[in-house]
Amino acid sequence: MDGQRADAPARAVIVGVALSDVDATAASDSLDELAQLTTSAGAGLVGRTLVRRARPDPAYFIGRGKVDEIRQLVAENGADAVVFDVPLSPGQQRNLERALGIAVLDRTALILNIFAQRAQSREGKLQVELARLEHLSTRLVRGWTHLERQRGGLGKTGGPGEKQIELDRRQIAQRVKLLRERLKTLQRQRRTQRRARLRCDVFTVSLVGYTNAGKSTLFNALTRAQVLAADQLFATLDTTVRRCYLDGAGEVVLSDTVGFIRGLPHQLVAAFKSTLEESVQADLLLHVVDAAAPARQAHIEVVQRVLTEIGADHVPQLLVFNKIDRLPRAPAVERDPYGTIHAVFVSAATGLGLQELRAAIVERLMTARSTDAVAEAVIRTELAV
Ligand SMILES: Nc1nc2c(ncn2[C@@H]2O[C@H](COP(=O)(O)OP(=O)(O)OP(=O)(O)O)[C@@H](O)[C@H]2O)c(=O)[nH]1
Ligand SMILES: [Mg+2]
Repeated sequence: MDGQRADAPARAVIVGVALSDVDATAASDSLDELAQLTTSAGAGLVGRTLVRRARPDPAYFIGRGKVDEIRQLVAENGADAVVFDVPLSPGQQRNLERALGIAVLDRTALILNIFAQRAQSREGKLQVELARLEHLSTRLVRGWTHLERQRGGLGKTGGPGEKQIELDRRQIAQRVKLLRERLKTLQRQRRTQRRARLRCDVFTVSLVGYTNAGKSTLFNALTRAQVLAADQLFATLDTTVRRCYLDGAGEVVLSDTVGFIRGLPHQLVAAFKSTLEESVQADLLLHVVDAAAPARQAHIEVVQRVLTEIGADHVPQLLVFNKIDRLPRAPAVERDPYGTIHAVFVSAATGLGLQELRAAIVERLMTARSTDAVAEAVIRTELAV
């Protein structure tokens, strides 16, 4: 089975849905982002529409009338796929595919598709394949069997029968087991490397943030590395680790990693746990934010949620507002009531504010070391008593 196939649509129509309990601007922002995701997947964007609805329709998510409008949009623009910005149930996806006569994807499927195209390292490829198979298996279990049985009853041919689905499901389960075992081996190797670093007592800093915030650009600026930085979503999938020298603190280890996004498939988060472990184990997270993005507050919240999901919400954070070259003006740093720097304003592209960022990292490192020293002293005193 080829879990890595990345059959990206060539010409796509995108559809957003503004439900009455969701703010219409949020739905429109999200659709803009879906447009970026679509082009990042290598597809051309040939049409877009934002549908308003009180609540999802069980069969099509949107109304029949809208389905007809979209079919027209598809025909006019010669589209070969429709991408929905909302999570479709397997049944809704199948119904829409039948009604529209072309491939229908949702945000989750599109993100999985991009990840499959981008995965480079062995670990990255295994993780993406695992996520795709787990996504597929939920579709086979919940929706397909029922639908296929119905279709068989109607006497139509084509499509897998119940036996085939059972077989596919068993094959998927076997492959998932194998992938998990392979990933576990790689995870052990990664842990050994990390333990070696910890033994050297090196302070580790991990870059996290929304996709396209400028993490890789900042990583390159701080370490003079050559990680790919590009104006596309999910340019980075693999974690890169580099040492970098900071005046007044010596060497620290910096890692750049995959970005987050709203609606990140939970299968992906689970599959990328080992890659993301670098962040969970870090001494400090640099939470990079695109300060010029209108939705930056929403981005921060999404990142916090994913950090909680991967168990990294306990790691101290420093907010790094990036791309300030695009803002009319910005402060250099922001301090909390205790005087600790909690946000730094930089431009990874021009180098503005990087000196302040380095100083803020050193400040955090010193605090961490003195806290460690105090803790150690307390333990010693307790032992002596
Ligand atoms: N104007 C401006 N653009 C920047 C700055 N930093 C990064 N960029 C641009 O923002 C885009 C994304 O940068 P990346 O460094 O690839 O972002 P990332 O956070 O690593 O993104 P993913 O790996 O896709 O999650 C690129 O086009 C960069 O050139 C900045 O300080 N100012
Ligand atoms: Mg990157």
